[in-house]
Amino acid sequence: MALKAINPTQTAAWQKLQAHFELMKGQHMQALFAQDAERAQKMHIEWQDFLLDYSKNIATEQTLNLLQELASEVDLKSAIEQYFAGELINQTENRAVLHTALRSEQTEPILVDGQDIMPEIVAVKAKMREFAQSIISGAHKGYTGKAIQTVVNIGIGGSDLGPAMLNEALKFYKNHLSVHFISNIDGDHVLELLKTLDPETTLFVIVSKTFTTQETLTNAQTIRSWFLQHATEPEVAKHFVAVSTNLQKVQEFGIASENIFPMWDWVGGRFSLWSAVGLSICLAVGPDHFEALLQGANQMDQHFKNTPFEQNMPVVMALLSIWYNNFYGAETEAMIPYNQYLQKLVPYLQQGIMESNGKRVGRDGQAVNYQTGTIVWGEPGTNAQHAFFQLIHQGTKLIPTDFIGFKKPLYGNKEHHDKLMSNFFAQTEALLMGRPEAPGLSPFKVFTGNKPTNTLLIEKLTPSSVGALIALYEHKLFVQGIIWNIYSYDQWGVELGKVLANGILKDIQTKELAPHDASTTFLLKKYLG
Ligand code: G6Q
Repeated sequence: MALKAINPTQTAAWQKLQAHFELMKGQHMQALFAQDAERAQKMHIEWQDFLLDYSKNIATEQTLNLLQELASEVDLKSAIEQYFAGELINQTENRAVLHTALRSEQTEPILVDGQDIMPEIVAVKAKMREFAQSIISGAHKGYTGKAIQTVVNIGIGGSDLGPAMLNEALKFYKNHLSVHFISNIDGDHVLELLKTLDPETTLFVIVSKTFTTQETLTNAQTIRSWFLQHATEPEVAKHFVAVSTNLQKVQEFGIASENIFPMWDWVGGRFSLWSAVGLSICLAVGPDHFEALLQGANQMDQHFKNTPFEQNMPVVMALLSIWYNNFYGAETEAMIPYNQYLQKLVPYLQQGIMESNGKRVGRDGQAVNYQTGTIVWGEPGTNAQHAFFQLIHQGTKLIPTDFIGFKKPLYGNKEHHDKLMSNFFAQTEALLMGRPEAPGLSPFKVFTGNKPTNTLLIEKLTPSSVGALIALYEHKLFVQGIIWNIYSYDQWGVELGKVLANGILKDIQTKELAPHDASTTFLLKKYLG
């Protein structure tokens, strides 16, 4: 069954929210806290080792009730069921969206086109485990009989960002293998890395769902040629493996079928780190930690699927985001992990969130008449405090911000951690309370406060909590896409530039320019000298 197409602005809840917004827009959170001493007790969710405090939002119980009414009116509940059941909710590509199946522990079948996909998932996981063990233990030897020391992931977008993010996030849990990522078609990027590599001890993992991506194939060819300057053709098998849905193209590239890790159409690139796309992570942290990552995500899936909206973390976070985006007119949202291991979390989530919900046409095929797609950005704290926080505190824009922190440091350095976390708490307090005007206080030192934040306080950074954290944001964006009545799982917006680049490459190679707009023609002439 197709997802329902309901324009959210046509719902009764939306009208009520609009009226409610008129009452709320002049409200200061300080007054809301003053009115209700129990506010933090009421406006938080505890789930496993996660705590979400959303009391520092310009929202009351009534705001939340109306937002939940909106979720019910657009039939979020059925949409969640369709998502997990493998219905073709990526309708514009005629595909299911089943990254959740990759981490599912259920024994009942999950059907795609009438076929149970669970046995294939189990088989690929077993293959990943076996391969990872042979590389980590040194049983797998390179062409001169040495064990593998270095892994290079060659992929881009969804075939790069997730593994690259996790390679940082789970650094504490890593083994001896060093892992690198080649994504950009910028040859300088590739050649800089090649300078440091030893072909005898390096494994290359080519990751491309389609195996047609210009960047990945060009980089893989360059690296293969470099490898063949040192070794022979039959030795490629010991050093190159691939992850793809396109088995034929991988074989044409020269990778033997036993070195291919399959993936499937029902996994979107930006949600694929849970599949064999995560092979470099499975290698870096070992299969047990990789499994724990999947289990953490699966637990968040269960929470999302089975918890009433008012206690449901992804739903509450999505609804608050809609409140600011669609009623307050907030242009962006920030996300600040107080954790250096999560330095790549935001760029990773930017793809998931902005590629998924950056859509202007509703599920009814009509241009929408409201804002979709939040712009998300951020950097780890406390670094961010010394960079752009000024604008969040004293700028003219409303920037709802998620603060993500952990109760325990991994190496147990209490002095550092207490300082880190005191900043974490101080910032949300400052954003809430501000510093009011006072006699003798320079106007430049006044902070209005009333800047909304969510605080996510997690026990400890582990593979499992990182898995749950990523799944939380995956489901948040799903909820928002459902409410905005858009298709979150296609990405037609990245196609046009790719097509034009192919034409321009031909122009550059032949030095004969096809017709372009005047600016592009001018620039190409300058480039060609
Ligand atoms: C993600 C996108 C995109 C994709 C890359 C790489 O959802 O579809 O980022 O992952 O374009 O594609 P391949 O894996 O097919 O090379």
